[in-house]
Amino acid sequence: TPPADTAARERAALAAVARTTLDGNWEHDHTVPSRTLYPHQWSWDSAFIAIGWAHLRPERAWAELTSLFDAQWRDGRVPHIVFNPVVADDAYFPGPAFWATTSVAGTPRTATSGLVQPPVHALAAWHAYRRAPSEPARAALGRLYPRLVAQQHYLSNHRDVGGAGLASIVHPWESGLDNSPAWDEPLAAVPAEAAVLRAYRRRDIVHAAAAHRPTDLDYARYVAIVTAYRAAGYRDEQLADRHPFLVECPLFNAAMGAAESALAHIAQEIGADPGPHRQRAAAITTALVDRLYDPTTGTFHARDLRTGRLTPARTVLGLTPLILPDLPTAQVEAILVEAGSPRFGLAARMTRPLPSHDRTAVDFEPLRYWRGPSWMNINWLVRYGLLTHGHPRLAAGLGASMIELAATAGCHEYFHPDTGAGLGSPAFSWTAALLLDLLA
Ligand code: 9YW
Repeated sequence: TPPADTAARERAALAAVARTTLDGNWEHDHTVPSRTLYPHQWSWDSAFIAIGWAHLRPERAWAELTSLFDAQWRDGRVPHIVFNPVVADDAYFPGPAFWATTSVAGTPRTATSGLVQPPVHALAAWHAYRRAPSEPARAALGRLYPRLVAQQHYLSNHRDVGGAGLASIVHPWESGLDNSPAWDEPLAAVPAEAAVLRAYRRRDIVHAAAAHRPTDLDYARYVAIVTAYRAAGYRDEQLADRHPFLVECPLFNAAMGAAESALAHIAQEIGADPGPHRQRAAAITTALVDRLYDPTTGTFHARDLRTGRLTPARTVLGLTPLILPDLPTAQVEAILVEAGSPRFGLAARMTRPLPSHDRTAVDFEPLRYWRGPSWMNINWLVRYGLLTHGHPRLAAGLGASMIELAATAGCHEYFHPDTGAGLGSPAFSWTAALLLDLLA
């Protein structure tokens, strides 16, 4: 057989694995990230997952996003977890009883968490629509539009704690990169001595190796921060005076800016005014460069609002502002230098996708979750940014390394950044979804 046929057959086989994975995780109106570890609906997972469904069954892409936004709070926040009421409370920690959101005013009847995740939904909705445009898809996009606008409104009006036009995250879980070294400094300042903060059973380490997950001390602090936010009724007034964790994250804010650019496209498509979205995209990009770019390191960092300082870690978060179409050339070039350095290894021919943390750092941990392993969603975003800024050869190199990884290890949650071995859940939805997008 000619090599071209073999390659085509391998791609088809891989797409079939991805399809089976997504199908197996579909749950009436949403897709669970993983049957074992994450048996509910997660916010930014659903955005990435919708991109995959657009290739297979577009109606599910819109059901996925719609069911998530059905749980939007009255203030516009889109909760990071929407709990499936038929799943037992202790199937995941922290479950619905811990969050206790249903007694809070302005929340949906369904139990949710009180936190948010990176707002990648408008970008995903626009991407999914372009992959499979149709009249029903346009109608679904039109119904989502005001909800996506309300999500942005929440972030820019309730979460601009620093007052400079960026949103703050109030918990490491809101970044989506829970135990990234970017949070080590601000997290170390969170008191976690109280015995009550250890009085729970983690469920994650029943399904995944403890050495591949955040530590018990991390979890005690995660619980402490939620406890503080919950005690204040998940309100955002006066956060600066009382909340133990307040950080401006480069990815979260890049997503918020890219959302405005995507909303401009969506607005145009459905006959609304794109102008205000374009202006807000430009303003967020300017604020991101002013606040989070460090000219001495040449990369983006997180800003800890408690100390006012940028946190020193050079993580993959620093590369993600590339998804902003208005990012100035100087910062695009700086990101290319950082990404192409031995810290991350981006090249037109590369063996492994980008790790989640600087490979040369002393605290690089190739097995531990967001402290080293490679993740498909972050690599997909950086690849998207490379295409946005006209670097198709680098995007192709990165894409090929991502496909190769899944071809060897399967649709795992994350991967060893050197050996490529699969880690965490073996049937993970966003890995499958984004793989389908790469293979299309
Ligand atoms: C947890 C579901 C979520 C992702 C996050 C990831 C993890 C939850 O799983 O958080 O219990 O640790 O860090 O990005 O959305 O896949």
